[in-house]
Amino acid sequence: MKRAGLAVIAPLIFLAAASAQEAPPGATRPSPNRGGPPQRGGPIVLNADDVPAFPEPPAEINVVKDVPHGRLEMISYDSKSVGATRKMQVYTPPGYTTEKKYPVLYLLHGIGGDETEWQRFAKVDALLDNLLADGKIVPMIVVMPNGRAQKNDRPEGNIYAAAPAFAAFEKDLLEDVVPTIEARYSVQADREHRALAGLSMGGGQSLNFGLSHLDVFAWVGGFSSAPNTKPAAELVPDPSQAKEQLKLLWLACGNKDGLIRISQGVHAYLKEKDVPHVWHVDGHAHDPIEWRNNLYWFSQRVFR
Ligand code: FER
Repeated sequence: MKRAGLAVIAPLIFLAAASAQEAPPGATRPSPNRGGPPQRGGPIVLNADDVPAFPEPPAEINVVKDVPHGRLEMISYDSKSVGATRKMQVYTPPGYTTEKKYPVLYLLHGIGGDETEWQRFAKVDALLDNLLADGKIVPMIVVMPNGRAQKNDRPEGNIYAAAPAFAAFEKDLLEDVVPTIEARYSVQADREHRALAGLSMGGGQSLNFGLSHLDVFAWVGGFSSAPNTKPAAELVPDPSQAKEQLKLLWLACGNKDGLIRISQGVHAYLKEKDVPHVWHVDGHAHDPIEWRNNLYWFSQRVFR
């Protein structure tokens, strides 16, 4: 199959797989401990508090409207940790000027995605332009890097085989992505002005990296987080420190997502340890509407 074709269908293969709880058709089975879509232990079991924290947003939230538009650019950077020139997509808000300094949201994609996935799934630029025009968000820069930290970072072949590269992205994010953004853009370079959030594999990365670097990120969100998410007690070994340092911890998952047990586990631990967090369980599955909606609500809560 040609490269472009696979890049387009790989996320779809996975999406169907995660919600149907079946192995992705045509994908090579991943190694046993990564067991493909992993929730084979039984059906989705919902608890009493697995309910929406927010209403369903209107359908037109990311339609391009007659409002001031920000700018999307694809930039390249030299990743020392990967040893390659890599790409990331950067949204700057309308009226962006070096006379001001902006907070930065780092948005991480899923296992079948790359630096273009968030924009394709959520029309991030239109969504944020509209929220800003309505006065619902703080002007912010949004960075969409490639979370597959390996030389060939295209979502090709068995997309599950790249799971280790998603773990390796921690170093690229902290040592190359963030410093590149802070050198090239006019940003508020401190923890209270850095947010880290992602979908699925990127949700797991955000929880893993964000919660272990509270000195770097004060706002952390996992949407439909995947099995790369560390066990909750490892994510938050010191609940009182997390409580003190986090400005926002956000966990969300659709109640039709075969991966919901991952998020439920983290939520149960945080609840037991009294760590304040948003717990948003809506009626979606492992799909782009879930991620678009979470970006809509999450972006309204960050940096304020
Ligand atoms: C897995 C099932 C799903 C897994 C990752 C995913 C690493 C990721 C899904 C996504 O990013 O959409 O077993 O193992």
